[in-house]
Amino acid sequence: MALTHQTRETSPRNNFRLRATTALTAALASLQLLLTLPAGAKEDDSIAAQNVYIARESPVPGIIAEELPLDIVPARAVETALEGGYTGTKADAGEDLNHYNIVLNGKIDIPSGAKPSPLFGATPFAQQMLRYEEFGPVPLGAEASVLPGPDFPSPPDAESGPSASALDSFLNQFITPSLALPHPFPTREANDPDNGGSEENPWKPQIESFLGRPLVTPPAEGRPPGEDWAHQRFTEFYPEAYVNTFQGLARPNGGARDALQFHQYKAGEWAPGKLYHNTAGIPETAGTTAGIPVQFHPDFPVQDPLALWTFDGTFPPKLLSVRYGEPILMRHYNGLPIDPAANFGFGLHTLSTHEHNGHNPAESDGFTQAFFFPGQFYDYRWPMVLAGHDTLPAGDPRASTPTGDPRVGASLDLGNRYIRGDWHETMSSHWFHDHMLDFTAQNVYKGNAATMNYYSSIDRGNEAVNDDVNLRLPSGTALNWGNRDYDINLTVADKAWDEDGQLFFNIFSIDGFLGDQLLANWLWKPYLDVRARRYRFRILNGSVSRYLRLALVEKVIGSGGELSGPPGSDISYNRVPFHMVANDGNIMEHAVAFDGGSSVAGFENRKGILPSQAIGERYDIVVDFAQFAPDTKLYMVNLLEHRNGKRPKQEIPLAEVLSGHYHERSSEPADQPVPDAEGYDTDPAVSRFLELRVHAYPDTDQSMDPANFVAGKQTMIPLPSFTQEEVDNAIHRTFEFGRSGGTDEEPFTIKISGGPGFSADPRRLSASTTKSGAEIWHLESSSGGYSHPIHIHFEEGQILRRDGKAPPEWEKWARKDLYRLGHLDDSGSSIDVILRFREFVGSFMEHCHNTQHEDHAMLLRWDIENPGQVRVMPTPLPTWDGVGYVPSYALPTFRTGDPEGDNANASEPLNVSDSSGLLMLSNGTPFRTFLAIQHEEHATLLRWDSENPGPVRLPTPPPATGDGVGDVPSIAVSAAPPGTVVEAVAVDVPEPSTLMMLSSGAAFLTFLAARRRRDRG
Ligand SMILES: [Cu+2]
Repeated sequence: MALTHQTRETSPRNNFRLRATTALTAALASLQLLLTLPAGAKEDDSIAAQNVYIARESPVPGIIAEELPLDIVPARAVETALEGGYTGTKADAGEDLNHYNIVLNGKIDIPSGAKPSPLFGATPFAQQMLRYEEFGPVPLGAEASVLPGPDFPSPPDAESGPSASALDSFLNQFITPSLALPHPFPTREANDPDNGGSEENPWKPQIESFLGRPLVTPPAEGRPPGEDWAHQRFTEFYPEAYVNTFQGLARPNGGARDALQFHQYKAGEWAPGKLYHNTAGIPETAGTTAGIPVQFHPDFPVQDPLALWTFDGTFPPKLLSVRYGEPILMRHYNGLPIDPAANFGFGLHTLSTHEHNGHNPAESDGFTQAFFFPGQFYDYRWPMVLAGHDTLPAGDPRASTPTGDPRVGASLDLGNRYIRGDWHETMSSHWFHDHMLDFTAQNVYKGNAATMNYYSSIDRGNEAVNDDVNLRLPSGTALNWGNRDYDINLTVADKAWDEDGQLFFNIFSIDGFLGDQLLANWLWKPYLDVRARRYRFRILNGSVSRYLRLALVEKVIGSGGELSGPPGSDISYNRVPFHMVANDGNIMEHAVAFDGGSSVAGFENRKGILPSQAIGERYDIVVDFAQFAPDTKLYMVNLLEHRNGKRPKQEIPLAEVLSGHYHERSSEPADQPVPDAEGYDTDPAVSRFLELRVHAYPDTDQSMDPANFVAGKQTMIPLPSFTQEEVDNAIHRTFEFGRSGGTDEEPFTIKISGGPGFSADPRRLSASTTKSGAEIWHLESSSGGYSHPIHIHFEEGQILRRDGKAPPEWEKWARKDLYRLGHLDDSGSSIDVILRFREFVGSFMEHCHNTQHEDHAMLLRWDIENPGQVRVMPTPLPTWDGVGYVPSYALPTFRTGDPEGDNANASEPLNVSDSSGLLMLSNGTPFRTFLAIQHEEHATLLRWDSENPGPVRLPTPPPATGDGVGDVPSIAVSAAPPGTVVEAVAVDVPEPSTLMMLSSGAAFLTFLAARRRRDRG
């Protein structure tokens, strides 16, 4: 806390001016000290020796390099989120009293360390599946029109949330009129009263009462303040659309968003009398979501307000429909209890929202330590641009977006508007979810997950538009774009509940948490009505630790099907083929038929069975129900068995699941095992979980036939290409996911470029890319007993090879953001991925998406920097009083990647020069200020370019340091032309551990050490 207060009492720029000289001198001194330490030391001697602190001018006064302790400890800021007493976490939960000890009995540890979930006599496939409810963006009005509106309603006490009626009326001000005039109006920099903002956290009195101390101007917005976390290119990508929501305690839906649905329950299959008009299949929910409780099944108890925290606090789960070229601002309020212990045993009340895997600037990416507190909001601004925006002008008809109004009743407009960027980078099926440091698993499990459909002219959600650009994926035709009649968002996730039916999570299950019941869109074994036509399913694995393999089968009355049902049941099943059309939200180059018809690279496209789907992976499939008579029933079935949360165990043959043979000790229904007093023998989530009921389709299916887009036929979205030169020049980085150096509490670690295993620390910068280059990242696994699905934020990658081999067809044609390391035939121990970074900068993450592994430290920070950037982004440190910053520290390899020789094609730094002379700009101006850290025999110089300043702010005037402080060797650099971006320059200097400092009126430089392999040449 003191840190934050300290940052508030001084003026950044004046302070810097006064202190610059001494600061830099002192920084040099401490760096020199630091650099003398590792001389001759072994690589792994200490973490401190592995870190080279990068001198930087901090935007925060008082926190500069000289004050960094050499043995800097991780600064994980969760403590600030737990202020106030009991925490509801392991810290004060005592022993793991929930542990059911079933592991010792040789049974399956599902649910993880807990008793089986009671089913209250409920019948499977008797409740209607909820379709996702749209947030419904509205146009953002003009700031000049804003009248001060009601504040975010406050709670009566620290243990509860605002009243349902107050929340609904708060939402309603952004629904009618259908133009949003949020108050306070969104700003480029965070709305922080200490930093030019106007508004305080409206819950201040309640928070002060709970904490027992006054708050120091607590900001209304939880986004870190100032320039570093300002919305990048805010004017250029100014938000046109607006959504207001809050994370709230479970409550009945008030129907506040009925009028915001594009269809408004009036069009297509959403119209009265049609398939999806009634949201829950009961008389009260015709044309509305009002009255829908937060409940997994009508026979189960309604969830306690503290057991689930969802968007709006309601069911159905929420969907954000957006289109390219229309930047959107989502104001996310935190409506959770002030008391962190008011959490029903799991979940933390601070949030950071990650739009997985948007091409979004870092300040809107949900960085794990940029979290916000109850009562605050965080404005996430998603530009909705195609990657390649900065280099590819508009003009290709495939780089375009629908022009019409998507809402029902709008005039017919099926036009397209060309946009900048690479159409090969078009994305489709996204989701966003919490990314709170150490608490992602609990918070996502508890309800912080929403889906997001990106619409484009290629994937416009209107199957009738036949303009040679639209792929005409199954959707509907009633609205200009964004039809969802035949386009189903389907989230599959395992859950568990206690004997009272309330959602349960075992916070001690560090290896991974498994539920025993597999839910579809948060409901236990629902059914979904479908028409006899083609459908698209956007399937998301929303689990904490569970991998899936899903199959689709048709139920046959009698024994005529290819697979037998339970003995004596007079039921059999046929597998149902389908096509995968998108992988991780990216429409593939070719559709892949899962019909058993081909085998590529040793992988069979098995009929009716999807490959492994790890946590967070999305598979879009197209199924044609036209082949089935009305009243046919089909089922989605999970085949992948877990025995614990560490990794999936094995696939259970479909025949064994359907016949009931797998769940040997089951009673009816055959695929629902009945536990005995010691728990389950088999994995109860290996079962049918969704029934599909076919209805006649009276109209004409105008959607595309994916069979026309398989390999050898037409393409959908060809992969973005990389030139050989890009590949040859790519920086290589190696990330090894394992347990080396881990602790009991933080067992999972990541080794970067051959260094020691590190636990997550948001301050540690493991890698910095520039927003122009291609890089090849080598993902490796070294923990044999675990599987790790690795997620890289921001950029889609292409898998070059897995375990040295080409990936199977469904990954060969795909761009990915999740890479499965670990067990099973379609995972591996080594995956090479090529990526390209563009348009935005800032701090991003890479981590295991088994979110329990992630929360127990298998996460790292990497940054995108402006080319030539010298300064390292500081690390935000949020508190109830506002967000301060602490300096970051960087690994020696952070800008260079793997030491030379570690990987084939390791790139050499460019433009090596070792001639003598002073450092010069190419226009002849000598650099007169820079800080150089010379390490061993080699160094890499990165120059900040004055023509392309990006977010780097130089002190003005520059620090008046004397020339020649320290030992100045003779170095020359072949500089780039003025105004161009400067590349990394390798410099050979004669003396190791030399520090240099020169001064200039124009630039401030950092000369970075690049540790080179000692066995090099
Ligand atoms: Cu993992």
